[in-house]
Amino acid sequence: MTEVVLATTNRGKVAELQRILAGTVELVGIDGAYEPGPETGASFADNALAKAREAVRHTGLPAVADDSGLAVDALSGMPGILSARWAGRHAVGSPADRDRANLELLLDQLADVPDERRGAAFVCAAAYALPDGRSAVVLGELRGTLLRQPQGTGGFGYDPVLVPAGLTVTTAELAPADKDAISHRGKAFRQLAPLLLPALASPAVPATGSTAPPRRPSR
Ligand code: ITT
Repeated sequence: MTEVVLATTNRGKVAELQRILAGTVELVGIDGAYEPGPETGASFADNALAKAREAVRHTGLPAVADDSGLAVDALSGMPGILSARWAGRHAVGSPADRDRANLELLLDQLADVPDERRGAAFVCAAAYALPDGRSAVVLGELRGTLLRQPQGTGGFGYDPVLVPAGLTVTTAELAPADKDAISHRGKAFRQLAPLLLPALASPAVPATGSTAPPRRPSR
């Protein structure tokens, strides 16, 4: 199986992607190979592609990455691409501490929002990039409503407050495989895999104009 770098520092994502892509490629972590730069893109797709390309530059291997977050209707789609840093400098400590600070701030902001306007979606852009410059990015989404209090201990980030449409439990209360089956990340990476696998198996087609000119027959 081809080695593909999984360009993330988020352990929750590593666990999910190991499960979702199991058996298709051999995922290797970035494990200190480089320090990821700041996320400066204007969209989930921009950031996902930038993370995958950065991993290729540093490792020389094919890479996959995602950029994801929670888009809240009552906040016009925020925290969106700022989900991991929503509490800003107030979010210190371990990743779990930062997740909790982000979640508490969001619940405070939504305290007066009535139940019928607590819609939100987890969104994921999944990208691959190859050393020859080829890349692709796709989107996945999981819609639901937001609780007023965290519920459940599984998953990470905002999982304890999102109840997927049609369910009565949060994504933090779902078994890992059940979250994967409906999640934004599951949907995006199940779409990306059939694009990535043939790309890994086939050499790049040279762009028009970059092919060598036909040689004159030698005399
Ligand atoms: P990398 O950039 O290293 O991958 P990150 O945690 O900074 O790690 P993002 O920039 O994509 O990743 O931000 C994702 C944030 O969105 C994450 O920290 C959570 O707060 C939230 N999020 C994304 N997917 C989620 C999920 O499945 N469940 C709960 N929260 C999620």
